[in-house]
Amino acid sequence: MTFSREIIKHLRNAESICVLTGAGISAESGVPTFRGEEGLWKKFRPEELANFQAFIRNPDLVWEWYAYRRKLIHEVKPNLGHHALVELERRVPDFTLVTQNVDNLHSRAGSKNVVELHGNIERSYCIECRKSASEVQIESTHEAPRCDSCGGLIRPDVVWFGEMLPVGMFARAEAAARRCQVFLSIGTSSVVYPAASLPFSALEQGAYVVEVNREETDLTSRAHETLLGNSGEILPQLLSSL
Ligand code: BV8
Ligand code: ZN
Repeated sequence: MTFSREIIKHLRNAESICVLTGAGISAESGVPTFRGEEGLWKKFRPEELANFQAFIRNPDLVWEWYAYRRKLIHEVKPNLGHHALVELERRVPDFTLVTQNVDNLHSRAGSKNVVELHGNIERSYCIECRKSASEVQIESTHEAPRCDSCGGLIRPDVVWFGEMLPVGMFARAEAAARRCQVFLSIGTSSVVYPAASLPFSALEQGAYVVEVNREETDLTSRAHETLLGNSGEILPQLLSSL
């Protein structure tokens, strides 16, 4: 793939870069996305699973869905797209990687400054006393474990629809979007807020905004450039062009 002189110039000169990733960056690792053809939402509906009411109504069903996803994530590894972002972080003085993903693959790849907007599937906690669950408790697959201190239900440490993002996380992401010279939006359908507002914050302050996606999204008409294709192929090529 050849890249515009613009994108090469902006990336070479940037002192500060902010990256937003979504499920698409993990697709080539074998992790299903949410809204694609083979998406997780095809089999399950978000309102049935990724919200607190669904969990209270049927804790074992929701727990089992996360246990399935956790098991799947343990069987995959970061792909060349994740590794390209680790390399980019090494080259830029101020680099922030904001992810909507809960699959821990950026950290496993070696990214350092990762802002997990929607939590992390490897962590769980008690809904009553908020005590973190132990590895052993998280191992349970078919039913939501109970807290060994108070007997409360244990839930995955992820942000469900209608829930506030972890305190301070969005502020860190927003600050990075507001000070960066280049903003990369990678593998996200740009429909979930407030994450999807970040590239617009970057645009407002004059950042060069580049989208990497297999298809067009709501951001495409506003981004300076959209690179259509697989992030696992595009990102390594982009890094080697710098
Ligand atoms: C909030 C949990 C304040 C963990 C997720 C009514 C009531 C309450 C809230 C709302 C409401 N209406 C709207 C809202 C706000 C709501 C929202 O945005 N809803 C949307 C759907 C309209 N947001 C919230 O509720 C947020 N909280 O607003 O709090 C508040 C509080 C109370 C009341 C009001 C407001 C919380 C949002 C977080 C929800 N949690 N996940 C989990 O189970 O994973 S969302 C879920 O979607 C994931 O976290 C995921 O990260 C996120 C976004 O999806 P994407 O990552 O973009 O993935 P998707 O499959 O959609 O797209 C993949 C893309 O990759 C595609 O474009 C595809 O083309 C591309 N792709 C595929 N393969 C590749 C590729 N690209 C490149 N290369 C490839 N190989
Ligand atoms: Zn408890």
